[in-house]
Amino acid sequence: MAYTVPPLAYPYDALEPYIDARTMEIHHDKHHQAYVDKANAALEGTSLADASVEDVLRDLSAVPQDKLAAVKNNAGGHYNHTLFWESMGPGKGGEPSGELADAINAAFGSFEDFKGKMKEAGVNQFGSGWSWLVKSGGEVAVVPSANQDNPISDGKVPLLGVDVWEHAYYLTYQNRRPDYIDAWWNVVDWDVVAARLAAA
Ligand code: MN3
Repeated sequence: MAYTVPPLAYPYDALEPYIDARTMEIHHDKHHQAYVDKANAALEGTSLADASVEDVLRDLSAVPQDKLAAVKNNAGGHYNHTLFWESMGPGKGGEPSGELADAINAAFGSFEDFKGKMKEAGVNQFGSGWSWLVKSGGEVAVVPSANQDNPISDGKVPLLGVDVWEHAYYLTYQNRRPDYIDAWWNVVDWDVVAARLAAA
């Protein structure tokens, strides 16, 4: 079944002042739609046309070689952005609790140290990409990815990701990627992240 862009669960302006409405509108309606359209075009007629996006990305070796780049970039873009929209909301932010807080403290020492690692990975990602909190083995870790790559293709379970492509922040923050990441924490929905960890 062809992929579709899921509707946002909140209005475009719901994440202001941290993420502006125009950025949300273009990012969701134009960028994400383009990934979906190109992924569907690449997968059409292949044995993976009815596979879930998770299954496609978990085993990219099953993708025909002449489609691999298009699928990796665009199915990846679809998966990454779906996770991104779901991980944010108005009136969120704060700190995780319970099992997620325990896992973060065990891996990084403290929530502040974790935020520093995630920011560092995002700021240092050269060009376009993402910074991720993942479950890998029995613990959580921070990893960067280039372009629309996702750690799911490396056997990890993505729990939270911040989009550090310029299209995610340029209208408000221009070249100030670190400021965008600092602001982004205010919209992270930790309940969603905790549910992902519980399901992992
Ligand atoms: Mn993006």
